[in-house]
Amino acid sequence: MSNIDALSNKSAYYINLEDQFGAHNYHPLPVVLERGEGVFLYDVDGKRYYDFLSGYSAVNQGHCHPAIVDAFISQAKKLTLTSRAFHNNLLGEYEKYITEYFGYDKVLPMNTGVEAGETAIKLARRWAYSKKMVEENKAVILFAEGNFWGRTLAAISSSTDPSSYSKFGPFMPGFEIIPYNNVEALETSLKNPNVAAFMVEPIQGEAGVLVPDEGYLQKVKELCKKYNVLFIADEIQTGLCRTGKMLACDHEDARPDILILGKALSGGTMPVSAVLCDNEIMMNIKPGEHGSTYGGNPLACAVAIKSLQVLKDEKMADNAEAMGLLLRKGLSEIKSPIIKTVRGKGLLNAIVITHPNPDAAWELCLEMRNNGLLAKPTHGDKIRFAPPLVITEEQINECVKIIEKSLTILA
Ligand code: IF1
Repeated sequence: MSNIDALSNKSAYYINLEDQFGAHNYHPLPVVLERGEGVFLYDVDGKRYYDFLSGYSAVNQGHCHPAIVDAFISQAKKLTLTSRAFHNNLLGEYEKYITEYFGYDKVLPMNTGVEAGETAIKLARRWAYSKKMVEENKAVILFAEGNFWGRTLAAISSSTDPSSYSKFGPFMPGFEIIPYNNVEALETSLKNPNVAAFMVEPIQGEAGVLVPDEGYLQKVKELCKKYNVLFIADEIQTGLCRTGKMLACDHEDARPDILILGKALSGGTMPVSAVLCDNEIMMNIKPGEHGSTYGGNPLACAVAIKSLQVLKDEKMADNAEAMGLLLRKGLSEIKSPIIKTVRGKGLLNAIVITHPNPDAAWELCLEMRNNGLLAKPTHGDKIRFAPPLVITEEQINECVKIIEKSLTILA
């Protein structure tokens, strides 16, 4: 029986529309959602699900957080976009708020995460030519194996995942790949005087929630300083309380030279991203040399301020830390030979499953859907468990039971 056959007519109707009129660039779990509130999603038939993906960490504050939605609606009725051709009364307020919030001199506002990644790389290359005196067009950016920072041609040029880059060439020059979580390999590469930056996720999300060794990030910071290379932290998925601290880098003494944020910066309401760094790096880009139509629009500014406020007001990092420990403890106590590994930090977690059926992770996700919990496999045998950071102890315990019950489908 196809997945669609098991669905209601209403759900099948919507899926068929997407199938007929939309690009087939995704393979979604067969469920059709129409409402979200906090940790819950509701499908077109009114069935309730725990959301264990959180829009890939874009909905850290919970679906349709009332304060964020109110800020959105209020600003949307006043002014949504001026373009940067003119000033407005929100951009400066937002820039002051977010730079003081994270402790940087300046912010460059963008929209999607990948645009922020591209912006960070342009800032690093410009700094290399203007300050480190690297020969023009010779700057090198280092990336870690298994990295993921988006779908643009530059982003896939640094990818080691064929499903991201194959048959999209030719690729961006000046990118080099080193092993993740390997300080010796990093130091060897940093000795090249043309290296401008090392761009790295503090925890690799798409690779399957790969948590590096304790001390790795601090060592990255130290080695980049030693070799006059910029440490760019891609906190688009790990940032904003997801791993139990405001930033994943905050678990160590590892302040990035360039900090990239996105996703939950808007609480899942609209694309908002940001690149933060100090003047020595930011002020090398002059007027007219970089930008975006929607970058820093008043609506995004209003929503981002509120999204950041909510994270602190509701102590979401502390809850993520506590609920993450509870979730990993509960998962580890499930007596199932199918769960090979449980890993993560805060509420960015994943299980690695082992089973003769290559589709086991997908089948398990379908069964969890049937039992009221939505999650998605990543790279075959890993399933990410990343609920909104507002989840409670009682809800975590209920979800562990749902996962345990669902595993019987693979017994
Ligand atoms: C898809 C993955 C996650 C990101 C990090 C930058 C970006 C992302 C660490 C770019 C985006 C999204 C993209 C989305 C699914 C999701 C994803 F599965 F693709 F890899 F989260 F792991 N840095 N990740 O995770 O941000 O431009 O998308 O706003 O493309 O399917 P974006």
